[in-house]
Amino acid sequence: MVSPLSHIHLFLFIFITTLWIFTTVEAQRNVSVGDFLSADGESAPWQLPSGDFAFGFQLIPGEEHRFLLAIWYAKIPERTIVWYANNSNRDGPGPAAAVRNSKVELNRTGHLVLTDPGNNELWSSGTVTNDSRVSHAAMLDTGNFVIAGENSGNLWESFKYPTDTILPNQELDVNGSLFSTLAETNYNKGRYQLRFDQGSFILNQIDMFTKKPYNGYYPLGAGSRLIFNDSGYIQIRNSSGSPLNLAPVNVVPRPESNYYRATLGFDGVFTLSSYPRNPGGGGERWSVLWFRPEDICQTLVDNTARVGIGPCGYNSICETNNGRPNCTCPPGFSFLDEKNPHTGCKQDYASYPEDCNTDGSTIEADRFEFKTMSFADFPFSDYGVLQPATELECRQSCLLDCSCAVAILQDPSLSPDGTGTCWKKKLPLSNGRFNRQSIDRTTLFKVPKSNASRKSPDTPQPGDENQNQAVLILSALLGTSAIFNFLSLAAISSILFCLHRRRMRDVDRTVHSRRDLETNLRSFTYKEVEQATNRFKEELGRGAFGTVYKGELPSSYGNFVAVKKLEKVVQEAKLLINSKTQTQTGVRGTKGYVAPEWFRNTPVTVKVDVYSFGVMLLEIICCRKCVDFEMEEEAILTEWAFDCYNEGMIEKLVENDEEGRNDLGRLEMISKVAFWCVQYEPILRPCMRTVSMMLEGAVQVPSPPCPFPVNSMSKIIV
Ligand SMILES: *[C@@H]1O[C@H](CO)[C@@H](O)[C@H](O)[C@H]1NC(C)=O
Ligand SMILES: *[C@@H]1O[C@H](CO)[C@@H](O)[C@H](O)[C@H]1NC(C)=O
Ligand SMILES: *[C@@H]1O[C@H](CO)[C@@H](O)[C@H](O)[C@H]1NC(C)=O
Ligand SMILES: *[C@@H]1O[C@H](CO)[C@@H](O)[C@H](O)[C@H]1NC(C)=O
Ligand SMILES: *[C@@H]1O[C@H](CO)[C@@H](O)[C@H](O)[C@H]1NC(C)=O
Ligand SMILES: *[C@@H]1O[C@H](CO)[C@@H](O)[C@H](O)[C@H]1NC(C)=O
Ligand SMILES: *[C@@H]1O[C@H](CO)[C@@H](O)[C@H](O)[C@H]1NC(C)=O
Ligand SMILES: *[C@@H]1O[C@H](CO)[C@@H](O)[C@H](O)[C@H]1NC(C)=O
Ligand SMILES: CC(=O)N[C@H]1CO[C@H](CO)[C@@H](O)[C@@H]1O
Repeated sequence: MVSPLSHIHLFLFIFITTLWIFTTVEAQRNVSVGDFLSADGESAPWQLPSGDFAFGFQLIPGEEHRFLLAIWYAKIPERTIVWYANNSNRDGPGPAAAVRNSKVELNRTGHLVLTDPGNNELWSSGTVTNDSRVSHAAMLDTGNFVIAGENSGNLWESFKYPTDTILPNQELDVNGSLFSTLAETNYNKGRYQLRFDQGSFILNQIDMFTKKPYNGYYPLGAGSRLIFNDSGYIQIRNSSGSPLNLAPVNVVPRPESNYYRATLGFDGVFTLSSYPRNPGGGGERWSVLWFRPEDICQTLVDNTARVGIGPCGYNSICETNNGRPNCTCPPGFSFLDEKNPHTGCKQDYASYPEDCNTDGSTIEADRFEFKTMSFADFPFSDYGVLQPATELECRQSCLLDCSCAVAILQDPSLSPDGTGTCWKKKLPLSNGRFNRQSIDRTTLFKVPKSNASRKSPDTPQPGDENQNQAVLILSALLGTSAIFNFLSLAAISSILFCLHRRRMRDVDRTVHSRRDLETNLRSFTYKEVEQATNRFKEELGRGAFGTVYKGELPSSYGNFVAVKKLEKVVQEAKLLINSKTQTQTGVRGTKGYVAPEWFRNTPVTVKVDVYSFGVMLLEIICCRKCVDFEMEEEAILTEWAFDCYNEGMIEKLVENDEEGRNDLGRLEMISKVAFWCVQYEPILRPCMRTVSMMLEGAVQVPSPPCPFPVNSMSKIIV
């Protein structure tokens, strides 16, 4: 029996509790001007009472002190971020990563402003202020965070600035695009883009080197708006006509009982997935309803220019598995970065050109054997074809050819005309794929026999993990700090090398055939160089060995280059031939770039170019001249830079370059390449082919020894 009094008590209790809950959540419901959130790992995010989405700070996985300003699903245990604040730099959007105790505030003019503890602005919403004044901001249940104006319109919405995900009710117009992240939990801008291009929405891979999209792309459909509608359908529309329904296929979406999201994954796959709103017994996951492209290992390739590294990076094998690229390394190769298999593979055994005979044949060919892999192919980077060819002929030809890393064999019994074909490939290998159904070729990998005693100098060093993605940082570093970008450097070195080879050929008539540089850098014929420079028209500078001219490469390279024409040497870098031919001569050349052997009474070889390249690389990294006496103890760049490296203070090299400081791993890798190039002993300097492969990440960069003999260090150091 319950008394009326206890009824009243119960009623009061419920009333007060409800009021309490109501008032506490009421504060969160609308974000008012002056409200702020701190990045301290504790502040409750902004969200509706029992709302589906939350707006606030999320610790970046694997980091203790950096936060993303993000929107995520509030009710599901799996952390799923659908939006994050980013800043645009020349490489495109990247996260506005906030250190601990940064804060985000809605200010009086209606801007959401993210500031660090020192009150420096890290990010702000691009609010359209108009005349209308800000009313409040709110995290809506659609996943859209809005800043509302007094006159009912929204001054800003997160839906207008998508990152890698779109949600029901959201759409992309001709100016909209999605960018993938770099890795599952690395929110830097990645390698893929979904965007509007010439009447269609397309999926595109981005060249991390030039930052431009590759020509190869996957079309999603024609139209000018990509809409994820309220009912859970993704469709493409144009101004007239009926919409093109993309997804889902053969499934009726049920937004009342499921969450839906469409995300451009870090691996390049655009996926529609769902998650139950009311999880049953737990253990729920995002399930994939639809994805494009169907076979990413075979798409996004520019078949005309035959470029692109594919979804798995250089020297790797890509297998499409439930729509996602499964990246593996072929025999004799291992991942550049164990933690991120999509960045490519490096050869365990680096075959340096010094290992080749002068006629290009392999030294001690019996050191090598072949490992075979069926159903695998590398469609590009072949430089030689044998036809007809038996498997034995194919093996033999690759074995004896020093450039050959891999041979692809089309089995005679499988080919239409009954003859076998053998394609020889050199490093780096690109767009490798494996497919039991569609590939009928066999790949032969040339690897050193397991008992071979000759070892590459590339013994992995602890702390070398980050030397992957060489190309990425180089372009990042160079772009901010240099006149030339890497392509120019590559071109200079290719050209120098190429001119060198020409001279070599003129002298050494026994050289049978011309070979390209054995990397994806290309060498240029004299004619091409002549055209690029408009017949050596515009002079940039003059050195003791020749004149440097400005040139422009055809559009697929799209870059200016500096071309050094080695006039004097040809008429007289006394022909300086290959490492077997040496010359002794007096000192000439631009001070600071010249290799020490010019000053010593020792032979001068092709390695003087490598030295100069190394000095130039350091100049670009550090953004200063190689000799600058005003800098006192830092006067000699090579010595100062190596000291910094040696003392574990490599970041000093890029003190004024934020991008460089943010990626010390790759900075270190490139610096190490430079220190190898400026070795005092010419024999220790790698050749340009090795240099370019190291920069591309196709081979490892061992830790360099001190480049200078101890007693020759400059006397300026106090
Ligand atoms: C948020 O603020 C606006 C303007 O003051 C008001 O109209 C609206 O009702 C508020 N919303 C909630 C959920 O309190
Ligand atoms: C709000 O922040 C924006 C972006 O930083 C700034 O331009 C604006 O002046 C700020 N408004 C006020 C009242 O501080
Ligand atoms: C600017 O504000 C006025 C009302 O003050 C509104 O009618 C108009 O649509 C707004 N313009 C934009 C671009 O938001
Ligand atoms: C896209 O951007 C261009 C240039 O900023 C602008 O003129 C155009 O109106 C925009 N289109 C849409 C649909 O917003
Ligand atoms: C979304 O698209 C589907 C398929 O075209 C259509 O049946 C549905 O009515 C649309 N829903 C809304 C809210 O527009
Ligand atoms: C609109 O899209 C349809 C296909 O959905 C296409 O046939 C038509 O040509 C497009 N119209 C325009 C003006 O782009
Ligand atoms: C990827 O491929 C390797 C080798 O074929 C296989 O062992 C592995 O199970 C695959 N991984 C996935 C996730 O399919
Ligand atoms: C490696 O093994 C091969 C036979 O497989 C043999 O001919 C060769 O002499 C061996 N080399 C060394 C260095 O042991
Ligand atoms: C999601 C997002 O905020 N995207 C923005 C990234 O930064 C650039 C420039 O700041 C904006 O244009 C994007 O819309």
